[in-house]
Amino acid sequence: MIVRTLKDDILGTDAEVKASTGTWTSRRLLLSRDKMGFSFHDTLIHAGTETLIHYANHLEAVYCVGGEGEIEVISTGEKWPISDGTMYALNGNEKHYLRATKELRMICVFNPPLTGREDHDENGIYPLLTDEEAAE
Ligand code: 9YT
Repeated sequence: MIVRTLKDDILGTDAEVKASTGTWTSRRLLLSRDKMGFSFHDTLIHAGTETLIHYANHLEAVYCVGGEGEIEVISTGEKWPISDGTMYALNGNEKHYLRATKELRMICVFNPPLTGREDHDENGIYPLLTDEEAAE
């Protein structure tokens, strides 16, 4: 069994990842090496930011537990407001903008799991890495 706390096990460690864009901070509670088949994150999307995201190699489900913002799917222009209790699942690898008006706290699950330090490239994509490749 795995038991971790944000305060004691994640904050200030390698599992706390700040985006190079400065728009989000991801606290990664479960990663590929934990062998759960998914990774599990508690992410902050900082107030007043817009992030371009395209999980071309991953499926992601997101559950908002605080804050306010919106998601916009780029191909269709569809927008949905996000607040405490909103869930979205990117089951079609949708390229999107994520905007926060008040800091969003989002619980995220990735399949396949992230290995650790992934950050978006200029197109909003995370690479598909094995633990071995991530360690190189
Ligand atoms: C909700 C979302 O996509 N936030 C960006 C960061 C990402 N979820 C992560 O790596 O935790």
